[in-house]
Amino acid sequence: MSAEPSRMRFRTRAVHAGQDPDPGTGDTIPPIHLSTTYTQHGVGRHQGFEYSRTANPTRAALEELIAALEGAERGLAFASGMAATHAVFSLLPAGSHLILSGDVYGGTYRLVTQDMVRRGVAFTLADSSNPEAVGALVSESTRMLFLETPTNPLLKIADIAALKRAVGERVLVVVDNTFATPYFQRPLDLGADIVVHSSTKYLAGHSDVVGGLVATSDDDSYQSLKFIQNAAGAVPSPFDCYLTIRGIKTLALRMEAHEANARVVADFLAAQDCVLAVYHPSHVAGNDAVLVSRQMSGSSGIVSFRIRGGEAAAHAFLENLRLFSLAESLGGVESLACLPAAMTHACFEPELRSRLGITPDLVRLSVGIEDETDLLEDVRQALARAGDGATSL
Ligand code: P1T
Repeated sequence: MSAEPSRMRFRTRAVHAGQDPDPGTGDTIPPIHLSTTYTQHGVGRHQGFEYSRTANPTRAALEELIAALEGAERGLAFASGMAATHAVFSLLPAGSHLILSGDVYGGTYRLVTQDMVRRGVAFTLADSSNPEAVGALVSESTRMLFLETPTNPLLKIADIAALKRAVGERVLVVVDNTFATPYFQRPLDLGADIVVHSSTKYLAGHSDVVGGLVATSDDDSYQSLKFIQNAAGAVPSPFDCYLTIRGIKTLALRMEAHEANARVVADFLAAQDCVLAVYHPSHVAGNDAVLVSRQMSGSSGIVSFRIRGGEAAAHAFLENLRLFSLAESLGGVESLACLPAAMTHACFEPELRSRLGITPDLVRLSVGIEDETDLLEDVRQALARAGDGATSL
C-alpha cells in the first residue's frame, strides 16, 4: 500500500494495518512464519528478528494491527486474554495497590485474589460506575485501576474519562475492551493508559483461537510489558496470530451484525413476563444512556437476563436451547449461552457474587450472526419450555 493504513478509517485499518506486502515475496497476506530462529549476517546483525519468542513477523503484523485499531503507539500479543492481563498486572510492584472493578470476568478476579495478592499486591474492589467513589480509594501506593466496560456479565457501563480524572495521572487506567472491541469503543482516546483484550472473543471472532492483546501509547508501560512478554514467554503461535489477523478483517461487519441481532433479542426478552430484567447497553436509561452514546459508537452482541423461576428455570432454559450452544466464551459468529454464576464467574465467593448481581437466575447470551428469526424462535421456545419446567417444580 502506498498510503499509511494507520491514518485511514477503521474498516480500512482492520483490513490493511500491519499488512504491507512481504518485501521478499510479495505475499499480500502476512505469511505464517513458523521458523523459531532467524539466521544472522554477523553476531547481532539481523533483520529485526532473532528468536521467535522475542519477536515473530506474523505476531508483529498482529501487534501493529491492534495498535492501529486502538489508536495506540504499540501493541503486544499474548497466548490468551489472561496472559495479557497477567502481563499488565506484572507492572505492579510488591507493596503497591490495585483498584479492581468488582464486575469483571471471573478469571481476572481469580488472578488478583489468588495470585497478585500472594505477590504482595493489595487490592480494593470498586464500583466503577461511581468515579468519585473510585477516586476516594486512591492512596499513595495505588498504581492501577483495572476495569471492564461494558462489564462481563452485567454489561454495566463505566465512564472512562471521568475515572481517569478521578484517579489522576499517576494511576494507570487499564480497560479490558473485550466486550465493545475498538470498533465500538476506543478507551485510549477517552484517557485510558492501556487496553487489554481477550482476542479469543470478537477480534478473532470464530471460536477457534485463544489469544490476548495489549495496546498502549505509554512508553514505560510498553517497555515493561515487552520485557515480560519475552521473559515469561506467554506468546501466541504464528498460526493463532494469522487466524486473529484474518478474523479482524471482518470485525466491523461482524460487530454490526452481532449488535443488530442482540438488540432484537434484548427487545424480545424485555417484552416477556418470565423475564425479570434485561442487561444490554441498548436497555439502559438516564445518565447511563447518555454515557453509552457519548463513549460508544455501538454496543455489543452480549445480552444477559434474569429469568423468573430462579436457578431451575435458568437451567431449563439453557438445556432447551437448540441453536444457541450451552458453552463458556463469547464473541464468535455462532450464538452461545451460559450461566455465569456456575460457569464463567464460579470463582467469586457466593456472597460477593450475589451482591454484584450475578445471581443463579442470570443467563448470558452471546448473540451470533445467524438469522434473527431463527435466534428469536430458539429463545422463544426455550423460554416456553423453561416456564413449563419451572412452574411444575
Ligand atoms: O479466555 P481468555 O482468552 O484467557 O480471556 C480471558 C478474558 C478476559 N477478559 C474478558 C472480559 C473475558 O470475558 C475473558 C474470558 N471470558 C470468558 C471465557 C467468558 O466466557 O466470559
